[in-house]
Amino acid sequence: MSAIELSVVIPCLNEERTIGVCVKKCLDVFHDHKIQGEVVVVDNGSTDRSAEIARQAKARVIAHDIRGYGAALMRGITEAKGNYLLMADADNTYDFYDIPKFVGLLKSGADLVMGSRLRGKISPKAMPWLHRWVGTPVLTAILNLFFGSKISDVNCGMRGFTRATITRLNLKCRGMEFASEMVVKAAQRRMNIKETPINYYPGLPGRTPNLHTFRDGWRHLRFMLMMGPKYLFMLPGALLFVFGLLFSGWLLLTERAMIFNIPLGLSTAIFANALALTGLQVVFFGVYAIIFNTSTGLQEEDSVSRWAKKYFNLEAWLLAGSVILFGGLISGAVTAGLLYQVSGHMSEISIPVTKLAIISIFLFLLGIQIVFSSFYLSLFNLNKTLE
Ligand SMILES: Nc1nc2c(ncn2[C@@H]2O[C@H](COP(=O)(O)OP(=O)(O)OP(=O)(O)O)[C@@H](O)[C@H]2O)c(=O)[nH]1
Ligand SMILES: [Mg+2]
Repeated sequence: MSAIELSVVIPCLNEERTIGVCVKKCLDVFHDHKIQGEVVVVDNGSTDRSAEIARQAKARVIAHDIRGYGAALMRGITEAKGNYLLMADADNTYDFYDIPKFVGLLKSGADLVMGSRLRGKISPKAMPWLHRWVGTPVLTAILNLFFGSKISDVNCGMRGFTRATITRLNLKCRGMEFASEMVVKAAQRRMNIKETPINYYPGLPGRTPNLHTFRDGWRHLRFMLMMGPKYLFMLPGALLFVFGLLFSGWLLLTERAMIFNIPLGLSTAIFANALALTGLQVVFFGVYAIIFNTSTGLQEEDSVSRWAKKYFNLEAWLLAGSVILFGGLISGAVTAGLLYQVSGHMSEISIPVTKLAIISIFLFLLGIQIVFSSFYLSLFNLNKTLE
């Protein structure tokens, strides 16, 4: 067991005006609460006196060249010696006197303790209106909905966790998606996530914010969308596919299809087929995302990735796709022949021929989609082939 109980990791990029006081507050807390602690400042290529000031304040300073909030934090976490870890920013916007609350919850068995600015006190001007009332609550609601967590401030940068937690999470993001990655993965792994209200203060006047509201909000959202492919893409895609298929089948087989007394013509069947094809494309996208995520360590192996690795067989899928594709081509040729017979006489084009045309186009597109999607899936196994 390490003699150091708690490591406070502070990523720092040009924060010479505040880093000193942040380190001092941590050391005061260690002293007052008898915590065996260390402060690890990761200097992320600062061009000001941040590193020197942090060192003078008695922090352990680590220089890290790779830019990015996540990269800096991960380096600090790797170098830290404590069994409990706490991360917070160097701009003195979080209150380091809140540290004991985090340690208490970790000691009582939490895997991850999230600070919550929204449940605590946010000083005036500390958080732009758009972040306070739109960005953070919306991103938090999406996270809770997609991943079943129950937190109130996904973007909070003050968090505590155990060393076992961070090892298990195997975090990969170098940018500020790191913050979302940590909560998403902890929720996916059903970890014990606790929350504690904290106070949030404004940065010093004149500080250039690193955060860009729309660009960075979108980056977090994009990341969350990519992390839940099974429920976000595969399930809705499969529902769309089945619905489109059944709807179009019903329209094609029924003489005079009606819903709520509205007669539905064959053009509706074309829309229904388009829905089915869109659904299938979304299912394939979900499978790509899962395989990509598991191969890069963003996601643990799940039933889909295991199935794909074990049973996906390019040749079988190519054969199935080709059979469907040629079925479409042949019925398309028959349709063309039938149409040729009545060429020039639009009024003689019968409903069965139109139905055949719709089915041919659908089969052709379905076959094409299966063939190319299977090829694309097989690309993920290319590394194995090249070895
Ligand atoms: N954004 C960013 N922050 C870094 C980087 N390296 C270290 N940091 C530090 O990470 C912490 C968080 O950055 P902040 O700019 O405070 O991010 P924020 O709190 O989300 O946003 P604002 O305070 O509103 O700008 C600060 O202590 C930065 O100095 C980096 O490459 N990018
Ligand atoms: Mg900040």
